[in-house]
Amino acid sequence: MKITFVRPNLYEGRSLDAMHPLCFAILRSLTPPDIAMALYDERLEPIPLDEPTDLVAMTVETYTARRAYQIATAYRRRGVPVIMGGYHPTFLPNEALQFSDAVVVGDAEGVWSRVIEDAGRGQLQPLYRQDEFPALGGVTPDRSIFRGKRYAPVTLVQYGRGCKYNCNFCSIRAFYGTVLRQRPVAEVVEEIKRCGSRTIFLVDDNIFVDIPRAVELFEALIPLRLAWSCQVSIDIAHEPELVRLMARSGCINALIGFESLNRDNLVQMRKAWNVKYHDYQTSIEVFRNAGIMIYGTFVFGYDHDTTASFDEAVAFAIRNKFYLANFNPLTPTPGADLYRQLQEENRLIYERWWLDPDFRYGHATFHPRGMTADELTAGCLRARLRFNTWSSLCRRALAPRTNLRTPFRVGVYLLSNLISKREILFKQGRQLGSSAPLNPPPVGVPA
Ligand code: B12
Ligand code: SF4
Repeated sequence: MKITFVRPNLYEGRSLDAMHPLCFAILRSLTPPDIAMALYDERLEPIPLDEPTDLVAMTVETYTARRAYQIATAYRRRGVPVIMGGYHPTFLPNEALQFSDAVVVGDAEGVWSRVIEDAGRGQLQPLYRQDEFPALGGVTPDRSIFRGKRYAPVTLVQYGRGCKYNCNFCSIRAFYGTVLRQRPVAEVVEEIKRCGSRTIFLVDDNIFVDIPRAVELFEALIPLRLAWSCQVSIDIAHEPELVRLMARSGCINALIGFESLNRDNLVQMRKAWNVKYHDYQTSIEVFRNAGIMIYGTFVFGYDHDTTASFDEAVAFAIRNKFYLANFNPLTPTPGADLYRQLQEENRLIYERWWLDPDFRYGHATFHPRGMTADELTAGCLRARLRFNTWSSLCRRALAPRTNLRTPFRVGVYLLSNLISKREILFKQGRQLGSSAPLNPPPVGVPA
């Protein structure tokens, strides 16, 4: 038996920012070695639809759903069964089943061996799900599946799953529930040692969901002399000792969701800790003093945003010499409370933007209150372009404690900014998937 793993892109064609799709390293390690496996990642290479295979296993996010369904249809026309997993099929299994033979809801661990047995007998079931969130541990991602592929030079490692917060636009709570799980620290350390890379991205949605466990991990990382990145919530800046420990253990940059400079917006998105620590300046200073570069993210379209909000956020990000920043239109994804709310308020522009042939990447998907949808689209693009001008890049570089700290940091700063600058123009305004219609056309309304 041969399984072909497929990672679709947002659209037909390549991207510059492709990192390892970690889920396939996990699936590979859960698959018996006598089963042949191949991986095709459309961000790096075309998908060879004619190559013989017995099962196609795809990972699908909301932004890649349209493209995934098109690729799946091409395989199924040749009689190859397709199974889908990941965020989007977990939230909308019935939609995914219109384009695939089977769907895995939630984590792969605990159900993948059953999928393989059933596929081997030609008896795939439509739905595989585990209703519990089993403890993490005992699975070491097998990265040999990425051999020979030109991914970004950073190794993705997951310590834990889930977030203790529940921002109304975010998919994480809907996917992982309220359960917070971490792998044993020794396993993570062993995995990092074995992968041979010292540049690590800890992909946890919030590395500080459990402070004692985070401290345990950071202390174990100190001897490895890594350069690592992560995502954190801003409340952690009020424990400067912890931030210094992060830095000592090798953290060079942290993605922080600032989201908005407006308090009322933060209340609306349920980001209570950003409201509590609304003095962003003090928090930023804590990271800067520790030598950690900040990747700030902002979202626009909440009720208290106006057309002036974009320039304010860009000025704030440049003034604080953020290493990178993102300025996105608020986008309702299935599974997030925001989607249901906007649907009830009749404010969605598309019933399902992720499948709609008229939707374009970077465009507004709903009618905001403080501006028009077109102003939201244009404001986000303008903010991204302004943040990524050459003069902004030079001004932000002048941060000796963070962006200019070492020659390695300068390299990371320049490379990341150049890739980000190129990707903005490359992605903006593109149709998701290819221009071919979805066949069969999807029926029904998402739950
Ligand atoms: C790292 C990351 C990135 C990296 C890229 C990662 C990469 N591999 O190239 C960067 C920063 C570039 C990025 C970009 C974006 N990202 Co991102 N990203 C993540 C993050 C933080 C970690 C991903 C990861 O490695 N997870 C660890 C693996 C092991 O988990 P997993 O993929 O879920 O897989 C498990 C299960 O889902 C399941 N599974 C998954 N696939 C399959 C397939 C099969 C067949 C089976 C059986 C099981 C299975 O098994 C795995 C093990 O249990 C996630 C959040 C998260 N916690 O996952 C967001 C996340 C996936 N990203 C998200 C988004 C929205 C984006 C962007 C679209 C943002 C934007 N507006 O541009 C872009 C574009 C992404 C794209 N499709 O090209 C959303 C997706 C939400 C959704 N509803 O789809 C997430 C969930 C973040 C969030 N908080 O909402 N991202
Ligand atoms: S803190 Fe981040 S991961 Fe957690 S719910 Fe909010 S946006 Fe999602």
